[in-house]
Amino acid sequence: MSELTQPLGAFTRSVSGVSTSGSSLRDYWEGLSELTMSRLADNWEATTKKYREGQRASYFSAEFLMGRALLNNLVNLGLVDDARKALEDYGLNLTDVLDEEPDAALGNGGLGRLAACFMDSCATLNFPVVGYGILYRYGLFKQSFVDGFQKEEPDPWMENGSPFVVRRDSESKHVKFADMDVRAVPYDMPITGYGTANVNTLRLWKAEPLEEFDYDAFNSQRFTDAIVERERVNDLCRVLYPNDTTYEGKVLRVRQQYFFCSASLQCLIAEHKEAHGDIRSFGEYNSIQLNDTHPVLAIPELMRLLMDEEGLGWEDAWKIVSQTFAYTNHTVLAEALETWETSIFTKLFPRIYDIVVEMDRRFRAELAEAGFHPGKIEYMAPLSGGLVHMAWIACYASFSINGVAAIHSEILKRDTLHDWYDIWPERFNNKTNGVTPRRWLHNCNPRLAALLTEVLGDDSWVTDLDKLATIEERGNADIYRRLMEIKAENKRDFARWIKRRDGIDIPTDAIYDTIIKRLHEYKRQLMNALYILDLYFRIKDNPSMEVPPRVFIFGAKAAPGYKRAKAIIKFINEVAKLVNNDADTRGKITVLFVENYNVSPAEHIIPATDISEQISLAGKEASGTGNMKFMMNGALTLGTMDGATVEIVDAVGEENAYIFGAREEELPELRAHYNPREQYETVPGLKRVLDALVDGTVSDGGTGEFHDLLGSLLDGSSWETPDVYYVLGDFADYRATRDRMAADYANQEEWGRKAWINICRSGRFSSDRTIADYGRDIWGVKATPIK
Ligand code: RUG
Repeated sequence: MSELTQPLGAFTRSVSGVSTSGSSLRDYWEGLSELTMSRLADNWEATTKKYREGQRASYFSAEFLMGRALLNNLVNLGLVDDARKALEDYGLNLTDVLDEEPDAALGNGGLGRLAACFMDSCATLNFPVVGYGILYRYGLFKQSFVDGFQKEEPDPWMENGSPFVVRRDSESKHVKFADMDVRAVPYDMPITGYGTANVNTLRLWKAEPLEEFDYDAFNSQRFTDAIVERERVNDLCRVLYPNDTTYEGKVLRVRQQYFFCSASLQCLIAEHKEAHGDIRSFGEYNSIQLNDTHPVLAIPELMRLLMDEEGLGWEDAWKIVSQTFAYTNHTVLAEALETWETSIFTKLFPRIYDIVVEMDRRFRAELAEAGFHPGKIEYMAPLSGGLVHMAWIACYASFSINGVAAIHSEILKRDTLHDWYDIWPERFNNKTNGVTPRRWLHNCNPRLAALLTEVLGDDSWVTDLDKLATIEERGNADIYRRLMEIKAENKRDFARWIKRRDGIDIPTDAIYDTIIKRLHEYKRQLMNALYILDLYFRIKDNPSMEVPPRVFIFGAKAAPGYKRAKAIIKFINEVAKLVNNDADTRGKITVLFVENYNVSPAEHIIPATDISEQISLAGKEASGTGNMKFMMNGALTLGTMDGATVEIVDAVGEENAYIFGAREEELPELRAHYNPREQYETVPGLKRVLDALVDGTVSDGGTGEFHDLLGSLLDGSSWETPDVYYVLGDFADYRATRDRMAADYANQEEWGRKAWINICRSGRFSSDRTIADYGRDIWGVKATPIK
């Protein structure tokens, strides 16, 4: 009997209210989770206390894409085997129980998942860092496909509470808007680290009415008014990314941003005063990392708190503010540079608006004094054209401004934030992203983890991924064979998983070629689907054509309001229908679009993948982090020189990756002479697949969406140049490189050797490295172990 058997039974009975024999799998999940929480509670309290004493950092982010917590915590606490045995004592299997946990999908994609990896690394490195965000009631929507179209439904991830979030009423704060006052209640999530007793915190704020009801309204029979008011407050945290195509949607989004920034800052100030007495030293002890522009309202809000609540003057407050904030930019696309109508500010928080006006006045004066051209000042000012420019506020107030991969940071300096770089070059730095090797290798790929531990002689790579570089030379034919066997086993696992989850059969003796990321035109999932359709036609032309069996895996959500992205989803599903049901291609090529892609599906897909598709137009993907997860798991990259893929290629050498397409520096020249219609006429295969969009080969259900897709590629429109993302320009090279890659797979030993090199050289893409860089270069924090 496991030493956890008795306590597991007790916790399970307590959550289910019945005997263990009558408890459901879900009750066991909850029981095991509660038991896990009880094991970390003391260390969590001790860590929280200890961190408040010294220098610390806070990570402000509107998104934390945490995924599941139980396995991660069991691993970190060294409880996996005990838990497995304890469940066996009740006739249950750990995997089934773990599967009961809903994903905490409080984020969209890379940006939110990065925040989650950072939390993991901060805890593992014993860094005094707390994450602050929003406790959304519904995570990113649940995606299903209805006749190939994306359908969205709410994703209530903790409707009945969650064992991994603890409400702390006593630390509630009061956040005031001009039109409503709300109580901000913190819900804390413990973040365990690997190989450490420290337990860090992710603090998520929930908005509640100051009073549950307006009793006057209620008592005077105005029930509806009372309830409406309560619902308005509840709306605040209801969804991640309210649709902000409408004015009301924008107001809600800005309200969310201010809400969590204000509550978090109030909390930091109170803790600082308790530990150090004097508010003036706040900036010496605190760094706040702004994850994109979403939390930039923290800048004027800290000014307000320091001046209005703490009685400081503007200069003193500004000094603290500019010691405190650091800004990370995550994209060069327009979405990075959030702007809001000034009317939203005056409506929600006139005092914050006043502060932004004063910031704007001072900024303009500073630049005028330094002799800047009025046109440039107007462009860079926090307030211009009736808009508040969040990125400009961030650049003005932050002591550090970073991009998330080397090429991206260079583009920021050269283009997007060029004017800022001109004035304050010393603020700019690069912090190439990373991913946690615990979740993304050790936990999701136990077979590979065991091989690495065996070859290295210990498991120290789990917290020091650079160690893998030392075993590269031990690679030999036997290791490469074992690597390929592990991949094959992982494919079988994945096939079983997708069968159980969605009832879909896929071949296992095939190349698994995967693209998983948000659906966006610049990421070019469309180019991938066009290739598959072209391959389909080639096989139809010549059914005896020798092709290695391939499974093309897609996983992506499209933003609900992004019509063209949704059209691309429909197109991929149509291609899947065609290819999977044709006798000439069945078994040779299979297309699988994994519904409702999320963190947990990624944990199944990545270990099974051979080919990692990183095919964005060069210069558009800030970093990418999926590329790193694939590399760590021995997939070879098929990619453009974009984002962190550039650094992956730098690490492994071009000969151990498959690189194609226009380089970022070549594009202006290429674009100058670019004619997509010429590509359409001359590039082998292209005319046929593009015609297929509209000739009845595939159907958009009469929506006209495929005509729009074709038009966007060939002709553009009055507001858009044709083929903005150069899909047709890169197609020929993509096709040739992808064909070559599939052919190379036949040499299993050589493929295994390349995979081994990719794994062994993935050390620099551990988020431990990234966080060590942030800690040293930006936050000035040190490891603070409690034991
Ligand atoms: O698109 C970027 C990815 O390239 C990057 O890897 C990730 C983390 O830095 O952030 C993504 N991102 C950018 N997600 N949302 C935005 C919008 O600013």
